[in-house]
Parts: sequence; structure tokens; C-alpha cells
Amino acid sequence: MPADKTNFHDAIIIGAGFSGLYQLHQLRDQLGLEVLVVEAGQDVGGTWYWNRYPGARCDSESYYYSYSFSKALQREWRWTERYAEHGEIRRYLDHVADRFDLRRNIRFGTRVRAARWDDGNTLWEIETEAGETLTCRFLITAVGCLSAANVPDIPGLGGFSGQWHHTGRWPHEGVDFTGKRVGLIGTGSTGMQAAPVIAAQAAHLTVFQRTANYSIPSRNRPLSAEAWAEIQENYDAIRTKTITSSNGHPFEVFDKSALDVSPEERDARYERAWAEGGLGFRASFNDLLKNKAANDTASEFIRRKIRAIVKDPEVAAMLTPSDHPFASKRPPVDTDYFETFNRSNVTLVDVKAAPIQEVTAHGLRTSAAEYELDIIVFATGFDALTGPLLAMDIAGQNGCRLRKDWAGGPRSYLGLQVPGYPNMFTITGPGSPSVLTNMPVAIEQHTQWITACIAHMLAQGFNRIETSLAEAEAWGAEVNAAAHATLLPLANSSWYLGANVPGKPRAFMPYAGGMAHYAQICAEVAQDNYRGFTLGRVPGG
Ligand code: N01
Repeated sequence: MPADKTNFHDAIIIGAGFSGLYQLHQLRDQLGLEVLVVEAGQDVGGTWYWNRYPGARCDSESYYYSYSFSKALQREWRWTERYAEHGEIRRYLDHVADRFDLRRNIRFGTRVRAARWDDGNTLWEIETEAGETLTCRFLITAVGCLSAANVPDIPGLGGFSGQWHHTGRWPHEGVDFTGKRVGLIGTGSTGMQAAPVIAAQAAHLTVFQRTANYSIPSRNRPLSAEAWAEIQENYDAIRTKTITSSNGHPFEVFDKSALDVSPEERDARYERAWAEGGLGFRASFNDLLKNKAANDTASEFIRRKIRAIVKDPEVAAMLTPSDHPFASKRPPVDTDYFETFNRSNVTLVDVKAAPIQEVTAHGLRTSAAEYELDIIVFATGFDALTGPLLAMDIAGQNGCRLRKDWAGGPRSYLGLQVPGYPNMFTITGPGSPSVLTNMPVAIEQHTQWITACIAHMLAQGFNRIETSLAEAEAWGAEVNAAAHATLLPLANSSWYLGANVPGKPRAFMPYAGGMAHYAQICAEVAQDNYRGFTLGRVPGG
């Protein structure tokens, strides 16, 4: 502990979303540490605090997009819909914060500007944007994977006379689209959720699409009393399935190749999965993400669906993806997305054929035409995984800087720790399964591992943990190999690769070797005396 104990904490956690809240609960209530959470927003929620755009809801199903660590919490919280809407998820996290009395250790409205490792004193110094300095033994980033909004640098935006908003920074008071001409840029998960809801309210919606995208209908519905009773009865089995699966979902993967069944059986399976809705479509066969020919059958099935739904054949052709295999980019699920293009107040514009050139005072101009707009909605995604970490100026040992160290792409051991940055843990950091899974599963595994690691250090009298460049490089090679054993790298414009942000180094960032397999590796590392980490006690700490 430093001589000046003011503002010293055993651990500082950055972020009060799913991961920060649970990490706080564990370190404070299991280990008895003195913990502070600093959060830029004015309340808990993380991604759900910021993403309040029309149509925002989770596309993992509510009853397993939730914490599993407390059976009492699981029993008392009643989800109302198959896919929870953003407000309901915030209410859930509010409830968690109150139930576990977490707010007293969270400082809201506090954004971290910089963090600096003090080697002599074995502690981190955190500087907030307000200029305050806090210190701690352990620094834990719980900043989310998709929290750094990506607003494209389009000339003229500053001179736009209407309103514009990025979906990930949506105004809390909402946006009234009534009678407005709205432009929506982006057709990823977010744009596909937002378009039908905006179209139902606006005078006119113009969707600016760069890349056509696959989507599966969500088939959202209220969770009936019977459905809820069945979930409650089977919760243990559901949770077991999520942690033993490759992506944190309790899906039963049909254990056959799409190529090992007759075309009739294949289509019947796809039809059933389409009717059931949701991300479980990927579990129709066991090789959809591994074998291109198998994947082609699923991709073609969805293309046929798009052509059947969209009445205008030219619009249908524009909406039909052809440049990447299904699910090689994160597959969206939607409610009436393709149907929206049958509305008379919706226009689709192909901005790959005719790129956006500028925002004018009254709208958008592409190389082919000008569109008058009152509101522009940017559903243009995020500087994923590395963006939220690099938004802070993090300085490690011997003056190393994360922004410099990661200039060629992230380097991390297990996505948990970066060489040169002792005592810093990155929850769902690059190199871990994170965004390839149902997030709460990845978050619970990481926070529990970090808690056990710190508990071990305390028990052994250690005050310092670090990894090495060699370990990070070896793990980086595993991450790369795992990605290349799948079809994921075939999507050239995917944010998994950093390809959506101009100038970002191309590197496949999440670990694609499967959640259960990854958790097993982490458990073995811990059992093997934290293999790949150096733990010790140094003076000064
Ligand atoms: O972002 P995206 P998102 N000009 O990056 C386009 C999670 N999520 O916010 O494909 C024109 O996927 C871009 O075009 P292209 C989920 O993991 C979860 O939709 O790069 N267009 C693309 O169409 C998801 O994957 C939920 O050619 C531009 C779109 O903008 C992740 O968040 C809900 C452009 C961006 O798509 C990100 O999804 C929603 C430009 N300059 C999201 N720049 C849940 O339910 C970008 N685009 C949990």
C-alpha cells in the first residue's frame, strides 16, 4: 500500500455492466477486498446503458442472457419476453445492483483517461477525466467489447442541419421520428433491429446498405407462464449446457454434416430452425462454420427466403448477401427486417455501388444521388474489442504504452493479461472467446477465474502477477489457428477482424476454439500453478 493511502483501493474495476458488477460482487463479498468501480455512465448497465436505439433487444434469449451465479436471483427475476428489450435488461441489472448492494462501491459519471503502472510501488495509478488520481493494487477492465462507437468520418457531418445519432450513444429521452425523413446507415445486427421500428414511425426511411447481410427471424414472443415454469424446472440443465457448449448457448447441435443428409432432410431442418427462429439456426448441422460446401447450403436457404419475402426482385437482389458465408460475420436476428422493404415508405440504397460522399446541410449525397433527410442514424458499429481499451492511455512497465504495443494488433495471454502490464486483467479481452459467445457465460468464466487467481495470490502472500511476451505470442498463434479452422476469416469486412475501422490492423481478435474448450485451458493453467504467469512478492507492494 502506498504511503499516501488516500484514494487507494485493493482493486479498481473500470465499467459497471454485466462484468464489472459481478466482478465487484466477487472481490468484495467473497474475498473481502476494498473495491471501487468507476463508470462513465450515470448508472449501471454498460452496453445496455448506452444502446437504447429503437428495436434494441438482446438476441441471446433472455433466460440465459443472465447471470447464473445466484439461484435466488434466477428464481426471483421473471423475464417477460423470449428476447429481452433493452429497458428490461437495464431493470434486471438495476435489480442486481440493489440486491447485492453494489452501488455503494460504484462511482458513476467517472471516465478513466489514463492508467499508469508504478513498478516501484507495485500499483496502478488511474487518472480520471476530471483530473483525479486513484491508486490500486489490481486494475480490472470491464469496459465491454462493443462500447467504442464507430462514427464514420464523412465530410460535412458538422454542417448537417438535422439531428444525427449513433445507435450506441442513443439519447435517453428517445428520438421522435414522426413525420421525419430518416436515413439509416448500416445493416448489421443493430441496423436490422432498428429499421422496422423506425419505418413504422417515420414519414420515410432510407436504408444505406454497404454489404447485404444474412438474418434469421427472431420469433420473439412473450414468455408464457407455462414456458417460464418449464425454464425454472430445467434451469440447472440449461446452465450446464451453456457452459459445456462452444458458444455459451444451450442449443443442441445436430451432430451431422449438412452434406451427410438428403437435400429434403436438409431443407426440412432449415425450415424448422427458421420457424423456431434465433441463433439456434447455426446448430442445424455440426459443420456450418467449418465446411464451406456445408455452409453454402445454409447460405443459399437464407437467400431463397429473402427472395421469397421481398416483393420487388431488384430490392431482393440488393438485399441478398453473396460476398461472405452465413455466420462468418456475427449473424443478426430480426423482427420483420426483410418485410420492411415491402413498405411504401422505405427505400434501399446500395452504397457499395455508389458510395456516400458527403453529408450536406439537408441530407446525404452519394456518388449517384442526393437524399434529403431530417435525421441520420448511424448503425455503423464499433471499434470492437481493442477500441474501449485503447480509448484510455494505458502505460505499463518501463514506460510501454498499450497504444504502441498493440499498433500491429492485440497481444494478450488468454485474453486475460497483456505482457508488460502487471496486475491488470482484461475481462473478455481480445484473445478470449468473448463476442463469439453468449456474453454472460464468457463474463462469468473470466471474472470467476480472476477472482480465484487473486484469492490464490492473497493466500500465498503474492502481490504481483505478470505474463510474458513469449506467452502472449504463443497464445496469439493459437487464436489465429483457431480462427483459421473455421470459415470466420472469410468475411473480409468483419469487425471480428478489425476490418470495419479504417486504419485498424487486421487481426482476428476473439478466440474461436470454443467457450468450453477455452474454459478448460484456463482451468488447467490455474491448476498448473498459473502456467504462463509469474507470481511473486516484491518489496514496496
Ligand atoms: O455493427 P456492425 P452493429 N458507410 O459492425 C456499415 C452486437 N449487437 O452495431 O458490412 C456505410 O455489425 C457496415 O457495412 P459493412 C453484435 O455482436 C448485439 O450492427 O462494413 N456503411 C455494417 O452494415 C453485433 O455484431 C445485439 O460493409 C457503413 C454496419 O454499418 C455487434 O454488436 C444487438 C460504414 C455495421 O455493422 C455490432 O453490430 C445489436 C460506412 N462508412 C448489436 N461503416 C444484441 O442483441 C460501417 N457501415 C446482443
